[in-house]
Amino acid sequence: MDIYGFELIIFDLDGVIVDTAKYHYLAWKELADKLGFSLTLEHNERLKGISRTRSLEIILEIGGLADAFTPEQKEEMATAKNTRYMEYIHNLKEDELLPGTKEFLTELKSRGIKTAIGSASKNALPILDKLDVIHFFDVIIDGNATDKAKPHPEVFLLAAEKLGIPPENCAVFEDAQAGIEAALAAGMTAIAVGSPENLKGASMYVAGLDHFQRVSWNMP
Ligand code: B16
Ligand code: MG
Repeated sequence: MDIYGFELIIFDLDGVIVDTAKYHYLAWKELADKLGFSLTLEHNERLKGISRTRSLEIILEIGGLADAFTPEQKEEMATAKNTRYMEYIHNLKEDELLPGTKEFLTELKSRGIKTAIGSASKNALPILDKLDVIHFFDVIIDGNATDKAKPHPEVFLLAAEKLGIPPENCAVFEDAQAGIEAALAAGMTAIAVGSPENLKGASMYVAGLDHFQRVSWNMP
């Protein structure tokens, strides 16, 4: 099937339409520095697409501090990280949209194809607002609307359900393994933004959304 044969295209946020991963990294790194260990860019790869709470658990494991804090202390740490992250994204500008995003969304809209955001982030709305792209999406499902984090399919199933579109007519663009697995568990077509070495199980691999300007492709 052609990409334009789907009824709904769902986009992950971080890593697909904007590179906010660098700001997540800076904010988590400051926390790790305070705790006395260093968080590397390689470590950061493990946090992509993962919820804030789970990210903190992974970071504490990396620092050998998995059992060192009470739930209240962890809550405080997650809140402090988010405050720093929000400071970083405060100045986010439209030109930080990843290449091809607006062109691809415009093409989808002109063809009457529905579009959605399916993100783990609880900050998705302010980010989309700063990027001035909210109006492109028929539905936005973020970390505030879901109980179960990716790889659970809830975030993508909710998007399809809200628009009354069967999962098999949906394609998902994702940059994280947890997101690819969530899309597959939802019974949707997973398109990886990244390489087969890092992301397993997708139907197709692209370097970015700029690969979809006026391009069509065949499903296996
Ligand atoms: P927040 P996505 C994810 O966004 C990020 O990739 C991940 O690193 C982050 O921990 C998660 O959102 C939660 O974000 O702290 O803003 O709620 O890729 O699902 O759009
Ligand atoms: Mg992502």
